[in-house]
Amino acid sequence: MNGNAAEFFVDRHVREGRGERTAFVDPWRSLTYAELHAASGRFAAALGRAGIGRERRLALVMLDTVDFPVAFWGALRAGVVPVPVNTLLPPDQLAYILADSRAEGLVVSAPLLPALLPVLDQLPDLRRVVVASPDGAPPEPAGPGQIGFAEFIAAEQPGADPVAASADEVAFWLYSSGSTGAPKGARHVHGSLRATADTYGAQVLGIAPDDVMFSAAKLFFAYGLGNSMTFPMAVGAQAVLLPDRPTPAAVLAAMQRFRPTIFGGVPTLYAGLLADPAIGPGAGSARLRRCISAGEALPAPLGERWSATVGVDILDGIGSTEMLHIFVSNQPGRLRYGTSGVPVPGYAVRIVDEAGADVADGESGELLVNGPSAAEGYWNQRAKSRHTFAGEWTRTGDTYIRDPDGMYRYCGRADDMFKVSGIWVSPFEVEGALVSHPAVLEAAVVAREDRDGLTKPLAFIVLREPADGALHERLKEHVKSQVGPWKYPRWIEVVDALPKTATGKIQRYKLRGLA
Ligand code: 3UK
Repeated sequence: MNGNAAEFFVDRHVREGRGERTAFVDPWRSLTYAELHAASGRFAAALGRAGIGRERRLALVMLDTVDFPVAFWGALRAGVVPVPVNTLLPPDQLAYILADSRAEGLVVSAPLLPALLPVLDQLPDLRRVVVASPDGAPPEPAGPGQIGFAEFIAAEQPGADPVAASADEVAFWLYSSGSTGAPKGARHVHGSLRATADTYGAQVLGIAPDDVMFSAAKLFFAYGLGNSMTFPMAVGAQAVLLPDRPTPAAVLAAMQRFRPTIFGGVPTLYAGLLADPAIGPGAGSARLRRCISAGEALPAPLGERWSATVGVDILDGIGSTEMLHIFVSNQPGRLRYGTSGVPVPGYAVRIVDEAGADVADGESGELLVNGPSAAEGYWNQRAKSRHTFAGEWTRTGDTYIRDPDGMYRYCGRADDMFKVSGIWVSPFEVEGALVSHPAVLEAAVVAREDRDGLTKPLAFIVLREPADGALHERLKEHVKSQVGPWKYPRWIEVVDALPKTATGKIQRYKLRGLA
């Protein structure tokens, strides 16, 4: 049996007579399983013609459209390793990932290309840039060394089988950020895609062939990749892809247009949807039967308001880039808001103290997880790999308590990291962006809860000289452009000095007390 995941997720459907079923729809186009099979076959052949060989990396800086699955599965078919990248990252961080992964090919959505162009010349390994227009029209004009997506695959034959691969072989990478240092490429194997579909997808989500899945979380996140790609594809179901920013208004419009049966979002989006006057039963889709949340903890009042307003419960579950998808989750019939639920069938968890011993129920410790979808390690990061992937157990860095009813409750992080809209924020990075502004002498950033109980950055700054009233807005814009649009401080407090230890280290825990 070919362990190449493309065999199970793509070719199996065509062979077993499901080729005419729709796999993906986006605002402009749709793709059946047979069309995906053919287009990904052409894409695989085109990679070969471009000289991008097996085990070499292909970066995907792509908005969610039907071209994304063609590129992803096309790469897997060829044994080329796709590296989906967060499209919200500023160009210097995208360039870091392209360089670190030694990507030889890049597929980039046309609207994202201008910002990337200045850094592409500095990437010696990059030999091919494929430009994808969201609506599928030929991009114009393609610059030197660039080619439009349709043109790239047009001359190729679709027929070849996926290359024979072991299920244990690296299939794709996903980058994850840490509190300090550069993002780390987690290397995932072919078998992990099937493993998450067989566990969370089948046994918690309960996705079936006639479901229509819509995930506001994008395909470049592990969360979105499972939601909109592998879970529906495991059963021959359909996914809705949305290239736009998932604002509440855009999400509600998509709900009305595509009427999904299952919806996936992050807590911040659920809060935004509840604040939209248009929200009501079914959230725009009369067929909606299940909602899921991940990325950060879902505050209990938010879940309760959603159930009351929309009439469908939200299953909150914790997953990670390292574990590929959700491994502890609330389940239909076993849900308690304010908790992450219970281990997903197929995963074992432990809560341990600093010495590594299991703690009793009701006591907090670090959550460890053991399951079939753990990454093989981080690319070229041996010390971090050995720390995180401790044999069969993977460290989450999250503090958890198991309650007497067996439900697992999130209690914060062991490090200074926090999530905003389900995406990591390192306080160090935001502080660095703030002090790179000429008006700021020093900065310290901590998480503060907004009125929905969701964490957002709060900055304490020491100014070089007194500032005018518009400075705060300028600083927010500065942070957005330097390190990423979701990372800017929602509140800024000007202080005379920051609390520090004798050795000059900022005492964030004292500032957290003020948050
Ligand atoms: C935090 C949660 C409380 C937690 C992810 C679903 O978020 C995902 O992956 P990341 O690598 O971050 C992992 C970290 O995020 N977290 C995620 N979900 C929850 N905290 N409650 C939750 N429900 O700190 C975890 O260690 O960005 C989520 C599926 C795949 C994923 N990669």
